[in-house]
Amino acid sequence: MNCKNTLRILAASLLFPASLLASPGPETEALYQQHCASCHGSDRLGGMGPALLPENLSRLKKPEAETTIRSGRPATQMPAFADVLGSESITALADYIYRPPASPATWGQAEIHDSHLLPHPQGTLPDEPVYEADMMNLFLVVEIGDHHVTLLDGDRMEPIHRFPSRYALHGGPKYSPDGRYVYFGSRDGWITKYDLYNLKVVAEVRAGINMRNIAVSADGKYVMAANYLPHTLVLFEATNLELMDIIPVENDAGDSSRGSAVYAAPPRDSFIAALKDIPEAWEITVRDGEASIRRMQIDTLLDDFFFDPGYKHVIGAARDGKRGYVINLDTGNTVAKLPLPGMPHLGSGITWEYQGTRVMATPHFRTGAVSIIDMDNWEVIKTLETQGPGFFMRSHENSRYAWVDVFFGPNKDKVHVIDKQTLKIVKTLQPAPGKVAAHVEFDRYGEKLLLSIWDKDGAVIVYDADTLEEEKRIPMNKPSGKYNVWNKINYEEGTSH
Ligand code: DHE
Repeated sequence: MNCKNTLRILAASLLFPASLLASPGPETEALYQQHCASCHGSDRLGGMGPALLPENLSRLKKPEAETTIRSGRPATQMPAFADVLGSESITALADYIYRPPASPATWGQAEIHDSHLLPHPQGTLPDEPVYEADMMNLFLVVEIGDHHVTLLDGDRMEPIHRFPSRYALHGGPKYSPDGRYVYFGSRDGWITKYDLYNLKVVAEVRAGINMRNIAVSADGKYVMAANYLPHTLVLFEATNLELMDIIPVENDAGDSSRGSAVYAAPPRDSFIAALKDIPEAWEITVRDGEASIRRMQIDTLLDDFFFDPGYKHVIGAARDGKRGYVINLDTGNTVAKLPLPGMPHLGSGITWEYQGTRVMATPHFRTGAVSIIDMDNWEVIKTLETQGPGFFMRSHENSRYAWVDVFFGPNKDKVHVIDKQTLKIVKTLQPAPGKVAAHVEFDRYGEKLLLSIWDKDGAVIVYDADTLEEEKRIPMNKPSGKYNVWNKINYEEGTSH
């Protein structure tokens, strides 16, 4: 690590925001240390169990936390405390973990180094798969119900292996360019590198306390993580996940920001980062182990990025939830502002050829609509009405259909199928009444697809992509995203990158 990197890392350690300090009763603190610290860490930064800090708990309501303490979490190491602790103690503990810690938490060079695990350094495991399958047509299915991942043979549509993941994986796992390794990111900051040939975790490191996502560079040499907490982007070499650099996320004036997400931009040989709290987008290039940042100033806060196929433009959602900004990545200039009311979910956008032009489509978080945009002139050419706000959209170059869910509201169990040439909904499915049906991924050929039923008693459903007929259900525990190796490493136009 060079001197510049070391200075950055020191700066990042100091950067961590000092929160308003809470002073919980010493009894509650003692209860925490007695019952919780062994798994969640004496500093609440996590251990075998997840971190218990307000930022990490933002997705869990306090009454749900109380229920978890009282009843435990099935299929995890979290026991039930109802027989050990009284109701008041449980409430006090739940209260305690939603308060900022007494001393501000840090996650810098020392903590990252200490977290590094290397059970199988690169080159120490055989270079042949231990099973037979088309390695390009594998799927990984993330099961968030009990924090597992299933490896699925995409030819036979049969599970090959199921293994435990870190707590709360989020965002798409990223494959190495040859598809042999996959990198998972957890909300708690863990990056896990997994060898799909040998079915083993080969390296792990914790990049932050509250992480957003990870990206792998096009050449497969680097992994970058974006953190909410601390305000950093963290760069690792991809072979063994050794720390290379910690980049504080701050503007020239020294105002710091949460890192919102980081994306690989293959044709540019760079990473692009979205920042939560400062109106800039960053392009980060790594040369000879050194990261350099190009800052693009924008006149609003931009989040949730989508890229055109050539990575010449990034489209980001303005925080006001009404507009999409198109930024030319070469000049850094804003070239269009699209009317996209109802908070588009651009990260889930897809593109295809329509009447000789390339269009992109995005669902919206707050309105029942899919917007379809001409990417030549950046005009919205159609707003398709759906039965409620959606989360994920998917297709494949070889399929005439695009799929979009109705993730929110009373129709959350429905999925629309859109004809990409007529721009009309041609079928609405309701595969498991009452249960969210969302997130599709096609096989490498675009002939079959998988749809998740997001329930503890859930499934992935295999459909014929052409006839739209269901072929089978594979039971799973709240399956969320699914990721096909070929589609991902080839940046297929109908899937997320
Ligand atoms: Fe995600 C991807 C942000 C809530 C499931 N989500 C992403 C990505 C970002 C993001 C930036 C792209 C990262 C990548 O793949 O590298 N998600 C956000 C949010 O800001 C939001 C709205 C609030 C939050 O708390 O983070 C959010 N996301 C959720 C959920 O509630 C979901 C449904 C359940 C969960 O696991 O938390 C969810 N997000 C997903 C999934 C992907 C994802 C399955 C990957 C989609 C893909 O196909 O690539």
